[in-house]
Amino acid sequence: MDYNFRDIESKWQRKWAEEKTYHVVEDEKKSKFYVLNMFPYPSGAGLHVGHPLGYIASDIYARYKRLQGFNVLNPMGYDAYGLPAEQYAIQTGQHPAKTTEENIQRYRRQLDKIGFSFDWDREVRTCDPDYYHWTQWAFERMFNSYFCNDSRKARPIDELVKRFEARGTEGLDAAQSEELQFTAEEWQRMSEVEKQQTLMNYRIAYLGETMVNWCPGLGTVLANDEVVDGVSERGGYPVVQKKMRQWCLRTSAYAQRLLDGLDTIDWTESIKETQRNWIGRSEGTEMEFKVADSERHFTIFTTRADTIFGVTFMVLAPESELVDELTTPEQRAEVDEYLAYVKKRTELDRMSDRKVTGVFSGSYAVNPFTGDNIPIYIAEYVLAGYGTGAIMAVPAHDSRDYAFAKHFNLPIIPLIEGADVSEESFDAKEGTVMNSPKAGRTAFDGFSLNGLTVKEAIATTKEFVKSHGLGRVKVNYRLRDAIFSRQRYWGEPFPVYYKDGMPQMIPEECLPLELPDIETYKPTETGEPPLGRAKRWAWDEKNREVTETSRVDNVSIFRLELNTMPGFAGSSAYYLRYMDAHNTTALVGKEADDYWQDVDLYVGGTEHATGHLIYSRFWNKFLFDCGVSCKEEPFRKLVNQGMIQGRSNFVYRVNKAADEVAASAPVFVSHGLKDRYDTTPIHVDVNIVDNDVLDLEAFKAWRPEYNDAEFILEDGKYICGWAVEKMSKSMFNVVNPDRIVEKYGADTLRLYEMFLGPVEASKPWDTNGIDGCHRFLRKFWNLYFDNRTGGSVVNDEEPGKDSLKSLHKLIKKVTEDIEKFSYNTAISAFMIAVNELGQQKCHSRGLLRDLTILMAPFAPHVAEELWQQLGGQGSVCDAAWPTWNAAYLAEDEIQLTVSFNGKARYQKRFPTDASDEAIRRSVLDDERSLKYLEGKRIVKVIIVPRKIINIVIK
Ligand code: ANZ
Repeated sequence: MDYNFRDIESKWQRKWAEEKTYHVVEDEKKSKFYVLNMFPYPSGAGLHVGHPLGYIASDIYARYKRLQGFNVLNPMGYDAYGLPAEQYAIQTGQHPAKTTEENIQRYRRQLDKIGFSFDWDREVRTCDPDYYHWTQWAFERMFNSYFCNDSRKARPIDELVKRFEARGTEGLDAAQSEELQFTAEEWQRMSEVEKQQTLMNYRIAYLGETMVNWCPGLGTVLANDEVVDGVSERGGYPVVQKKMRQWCLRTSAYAQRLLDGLDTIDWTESIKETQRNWIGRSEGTEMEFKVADSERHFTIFTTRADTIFGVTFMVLAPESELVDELTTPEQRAEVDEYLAYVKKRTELDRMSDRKVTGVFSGSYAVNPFTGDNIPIYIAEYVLAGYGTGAIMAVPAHDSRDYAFAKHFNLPIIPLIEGADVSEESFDAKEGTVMNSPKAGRTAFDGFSLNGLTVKEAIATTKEFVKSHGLGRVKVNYRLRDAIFSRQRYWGEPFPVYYKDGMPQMIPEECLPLELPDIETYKPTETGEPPLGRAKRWAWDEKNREVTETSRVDNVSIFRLELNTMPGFAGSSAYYLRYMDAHNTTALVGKEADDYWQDVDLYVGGTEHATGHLIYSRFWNKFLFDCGVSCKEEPFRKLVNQGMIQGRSNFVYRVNKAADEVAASAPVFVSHGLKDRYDTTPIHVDVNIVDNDVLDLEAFKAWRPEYNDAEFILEDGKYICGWAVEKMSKSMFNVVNPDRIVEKYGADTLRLYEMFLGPVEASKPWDTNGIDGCHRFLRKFWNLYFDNRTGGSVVNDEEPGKDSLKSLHKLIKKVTEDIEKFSYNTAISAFMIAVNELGQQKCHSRGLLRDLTILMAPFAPHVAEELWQQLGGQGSVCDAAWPTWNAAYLAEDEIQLTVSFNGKARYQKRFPTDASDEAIRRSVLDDERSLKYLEGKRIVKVIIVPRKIINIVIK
């Protein structure tokens, strides 16, 4: 039988589907193992060879675990909501559901060709109402919860209401948008709407006024990375900072738990560090400053309370409510002009720009320690959303304050004895002895920091501030609440309607609230989100159903929310849904959750380090608090696959003067000759280049403007230039896995993707090695079949000692390497073993059975076929992973290097148990030694056990 991979692969793919080989059900008799891939967004471009890298890596692990006897869950689905489908809909008028469906079908066809062990019965799609039912449900749960800081968990909002009724806010420690204080009587006196507004301050899903990047031209809020130099990246429309009422999730309440959880999971240090920085815990002090000649006070946040004697000015964030109050009439015009400038700047610009800007408010603050008056400035480098949005500025010890002081000619007071205050001297933090020159003038007798280290000085000041009622110790986190509204169509609708301006949740039993159809996908003329166009988008409270928008009467029929949820909504709990994908009464049933618990291995890209991996951890912690998810951390181990980069090709177009361009045909010069001309490199489709040689006819046919192209060749060929770049459609370097599968088979593709290098490393796609992997599979096949006659060569003889050693060495290596995700080295070991077994002419059935099982995770189709040919029972997937026997591994020979006067001359093998005397005799008798010994005297023979034998001669 020939290695006919096309027949073999299609046969097994069909059988696996028919026999539901990869369908998995809970089985108490077996231990569970949950393998998960970050599910794909089904883009219009389909899969390229970079996409399956992680899927293959996790599939190998999933198959390996199954062979070890685990009950393995390995599901797949689609992150199906998103912007590209919506943009396409705006351009073409096609419903995004239609393009999404087509793209999913295409993805599925491509995935099926690669032979994954996915349980497709558990597929989820985020745009499917049966799925987003549970996204909406979780949102409602968040709306109906608050975060209790005492118990550090989410609690039902009803408990908070009861508490307010009994005691108001007295003794309450809850996560909140702003600090509120009221008594039980004040609560009772509030109107229903006021009560709702108050509760909004505590809800985990809440409507909040937040600053957003608003782009009027596109009619939507943009993310920071979609804004460049104050205009939208797409279209170049102006973007302004605008306060908008948006749905937010109180992720900040979970900051400490998100931080603590990192210590309990097996992720790379680099991703954990990225998350720690993103969460940004900072311990500092909040201090009260009085405004001079006024009763007003304001609070600043500082991590360096010890530098209070070096404060020479104060700074307010431009958005601070104090700005208006503290601006004096004389400064008003200048301040207004400055505020208009800041409005155009995104937070990202403000943080990354080193440009110094700001304006004096006209007011002064009083330093609580010295009584000095210090000017209050307004400047964009202080951000509204962090700390209190106000700072005390210490130019001698903070680089931004320093730059500001220099620019506005403000005093700089050094606090470290003999410190040279300049732009380079800001890192003197640890262990430095302080000298507070103004200590003598302090309003507090005897308070001095002189002689202390920075650490001691911070602690002393903090303590002092606390005990004298000047402020309090405060932990801040950089992590912000997540903005959860998008002015888009193709996303989950919020299960929300508005009554008296306050949001109401659709009753849980009425979920899901389905996305309505609309005719065009743009914002409305009045700037409402696309759902403002929906004809049926109102809630009939009495009949508990969606009805015509025109029937809204605000008595029993109300408007539904027009925003939709963002991309991360649907991807935040999908791993739980896979556990119980068809449950109609819960996101996940208790039984399924108890069995599968959490993801044992999660594979995906590092680009999700601060987005998805923070949001889903937050979401899961919330569900854990609600008793829905039984594990606090959803992903136990995380492996980040590297990127497969493209190898791009270039042609070099000879530049011509403007008047020549229209008239004559384009000329392209081959790479080796290009320096003789003035040229422009142009990306060319790698599919019409073979080993860097351009297919001239295909090139001419590629683009109409190249139909009559002319070429300057070298050695009769056009050689293209090349570079390693991101694999992308725009670089024309995309390789479609379908082509590789067609030419070499899926098993070769799988092996090759893993053979390219360590899973975590980024590496260029270079097809040159594919033949090698394909030849290896043929060699492997030839251990079972005669490559000339095609007949089986398998026999029932006992394998020889050397063959057993080859096999057991391989079992050990492959097992250990799979455990470390070092698949490339496992495959190398396979290549060596197959060569050895070939040379040994080993065709023993028993040995080949084990070899087939070892191959099954990597090349499942060929393994399944050979398993059947060997007479194996059922699918090779259900065989038992072989274990190695140490007895077979023992080396019976060792190799020593023979040296003369320290120079290595040759190598020789000896039995492992050879005595030193036997080695000595054998070396001295060896004919290769004779020429070195001739006419010389042996002074000494030194034997380093298992390594070297050195003969000293004279
Ligand atoms: C005085 C001081 C002296 C400061 C000194 C630093 C060094 P982290 O560690 O990131 O929490 N700050 C406070 N709120 C700010 C805001 N809204 N926008 C910009 N800067 C702000 O940093 C806290 C420090 O950053 C605070 O401590 C404050 O400056 C500044 F030698 O106060 B510091």
